[in-house]
Amino acid sequence: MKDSTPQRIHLSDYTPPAYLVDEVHLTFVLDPTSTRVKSRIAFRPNPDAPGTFALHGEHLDLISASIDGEPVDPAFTEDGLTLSVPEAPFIWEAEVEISPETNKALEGLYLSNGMYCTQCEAQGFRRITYYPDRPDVMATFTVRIESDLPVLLSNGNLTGRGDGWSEWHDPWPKPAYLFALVAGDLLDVHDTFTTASGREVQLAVWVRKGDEHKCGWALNSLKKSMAWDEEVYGREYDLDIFNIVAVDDFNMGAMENKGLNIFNASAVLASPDTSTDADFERIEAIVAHEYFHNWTGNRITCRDWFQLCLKEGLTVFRDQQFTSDMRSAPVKRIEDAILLRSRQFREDAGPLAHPVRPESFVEINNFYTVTVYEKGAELIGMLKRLVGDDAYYRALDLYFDRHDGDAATIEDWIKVFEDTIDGDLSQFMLWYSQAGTPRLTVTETFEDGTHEIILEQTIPNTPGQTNKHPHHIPLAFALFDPTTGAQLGEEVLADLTEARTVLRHEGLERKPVLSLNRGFAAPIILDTTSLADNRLFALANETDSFNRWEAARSLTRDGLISLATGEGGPDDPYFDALAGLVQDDTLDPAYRALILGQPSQDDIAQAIFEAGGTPDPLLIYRATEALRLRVAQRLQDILPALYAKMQVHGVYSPEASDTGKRALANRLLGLLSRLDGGTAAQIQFDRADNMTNQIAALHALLSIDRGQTALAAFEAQWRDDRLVMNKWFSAQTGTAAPEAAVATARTLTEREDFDWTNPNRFRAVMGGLIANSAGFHAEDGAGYTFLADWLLKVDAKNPQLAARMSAAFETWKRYDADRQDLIKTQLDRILAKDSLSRDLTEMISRIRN
Ligand code: 0A1
Ligand code: ZN
Repeated sequence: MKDSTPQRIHLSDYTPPAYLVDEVHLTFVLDPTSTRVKSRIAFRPNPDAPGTFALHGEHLDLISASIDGEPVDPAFTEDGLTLSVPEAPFIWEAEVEISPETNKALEGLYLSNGMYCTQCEAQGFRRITYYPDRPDVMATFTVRIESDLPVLLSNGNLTGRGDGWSEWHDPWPKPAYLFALVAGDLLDVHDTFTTASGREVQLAVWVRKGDEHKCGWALNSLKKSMAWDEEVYGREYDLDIFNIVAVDDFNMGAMENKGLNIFNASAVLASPDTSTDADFERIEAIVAHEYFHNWTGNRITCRDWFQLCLKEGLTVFRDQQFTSDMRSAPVKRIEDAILLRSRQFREDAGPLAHPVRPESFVEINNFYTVTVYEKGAELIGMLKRLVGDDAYYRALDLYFDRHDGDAATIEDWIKVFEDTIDGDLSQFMLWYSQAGTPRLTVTETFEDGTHEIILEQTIPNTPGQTNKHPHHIPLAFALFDPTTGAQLGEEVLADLTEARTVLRHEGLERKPVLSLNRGFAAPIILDTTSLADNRLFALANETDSFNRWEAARSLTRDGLISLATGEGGPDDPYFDALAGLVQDDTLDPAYRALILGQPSQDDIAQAIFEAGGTPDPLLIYRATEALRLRVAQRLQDILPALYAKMQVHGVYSPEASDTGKRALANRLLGLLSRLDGGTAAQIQFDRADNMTNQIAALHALLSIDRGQTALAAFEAQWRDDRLVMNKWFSAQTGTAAPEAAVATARTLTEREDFDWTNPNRFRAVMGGLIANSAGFHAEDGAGYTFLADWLLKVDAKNPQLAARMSAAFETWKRYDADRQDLIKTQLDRILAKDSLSRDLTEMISRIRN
């Protein structure tokens, strides 16, 4: 609960641990409200960093404690305990009592639907027992679990099992945040994987009874990930067992605990009739992500939580590479860019902006952000571009060789690249310390056959940071002949290191057409206002698939802005080009679906704000509807046939090719329903034999307010499936008309099956409402009050969940004075609550500033 003076922790204050741990022995006697945890820990003073002995501990009842067998009486501190200890190795033993059943924060040991599970990252282990809960203290763990439940799991290898107990030993030293325990009435679906060096690994996905048929995809994704990491990074798995467990109540997607990954059920369970194509892709990526952490995160971990991007940026980059290899690389790049721009650029432009490696925090859980994860991954991508593929993989080999078993830093990471290329990357390091999205303004001149590209780089001020130094930006570009449309020469990689760079090309007959930041290789905002006329040319001639999509995206965005600000919207050539692209059978259907997509309403609001305007959410909503209708009308003649052509027949497959066809078909269905009043959508809904088509049809119907019958049918069919019902909840708040959105959300939260202690359910309703921009930002402020009420309620039980959802307010300064006042009132109301968590206090204070 709220600290009177919440302590701020600074990277610059880092000191090594005063005591190191060699071995940890834990015994759990499980009970819903009085679980006993006995610990036996071998400590020794750190010769390099003498200091006082202190252990972290929260929400623990200390029953007994001893040192070398002698009872001791420690002094309790704000975050644990301290006492004087021998200046030589000693054994600490303690017994504590904890209550998993009442733990709704979902940190530490908790009960979810009758199943015990743990979440220890970042600082949950201190809710299990007294311990130096920091990632640079690494030890081997031996765990005994006593319980009547049939399945008792922990990290590492199983060393013994009997009636009512099991014992585990993890031979790999690890920080406490990677500890895990699971106990429940579970079933497993299993398989084996033989590593390159011949080790046979037992793989299992553990679920509650009734979910066994939904495990195959995750298991298969795991095997693909294991093979991929051997092939691409030369990394093998290092234990005899790899377990994945599906948990209903989980704050995040999943967790990479050593040998025992714990997953949000939504990130592991898949079947064609209950999961969409997007779910399948997400599950494949998350399974891979957690598996890849075994090397980037577990074998090499982080020295402290400021280095979080060391494991997260790199692991996201690796899972992005994996998905590109499993599916379509161009489509994946576009999907990642969409996410980065709409979420990370927004974060970087607002009050929550922070560097990829933050310099201070109050609550580390507030820094599991798109900046640390997604921008962190972009930095790895840029590094790879800068040094080249060959040097990248050599640097990675060096990283694994040099730092295996270490708790490392970003400096260590950059150093392996410097040593590999024998160069200086100190300017590149600025990407880790400077927040804010760099903006690159492009102008050009052409005279006497000489073409000049003038690139000016600025980085905006962000909270606590002004006057930034230019970044080292790898900018891929190419030139095109304006008359033939052909690319002139190869793509070139320019190394931008100055605030202003001029790229000169001589001996040209005509002024060329520019293609910049190809592949979106640098996470920057390119101000190409002066090049706006190139976009139709790019749609026809671009050789870079990202930039071709980008041209369509940029035209669509400007069209929406134009409509939302009372102008006429796009003109014929735009619609003609779009029509041509959608029908172009040489293009992957998934890519065509992306071309037809619109930026979100929130993206448009941000764009209007950045251009100096004040976004009106309702006008933006109407613009998106109007443009959809106009696109539908322009494509009228081809829609039914193309929709029919994209139908997939036969057995459902979640692989890229069928997924792409369904993506395009469902995009077309959304347009069709604007013309036929929902006839095609209703037919698709009635006949759907997979969730992708069923939910797409439901969305199409709801979007034109013809969804009530389908909604009732959907509920009748799926009321017993929690994960599917989340889709039903979010579909309603997400598609409700602006004036009905808050009322819809309120009605849903009054239902008996709205269990808000389940993070997935809470996010389904609230996330849907927030994504429904015009509904959330309703002029009377009802959306703001509604969210604030819920944040206060949720915060009392699950601070992490409330804190993450509160980021919906981060954009408040974009809006008109009335809306700003309404939001400020809610922010102040939240801050005034006297028992607010540290998590929510930090978030709302930062947003309010
Ligand atoms: N390390 C996990 C994500 C994760 C982070 C924090 C958690 O609880 C506060 C839970 C999971 C990952 O990157 O997948
Ligand atoms: Zn991760």
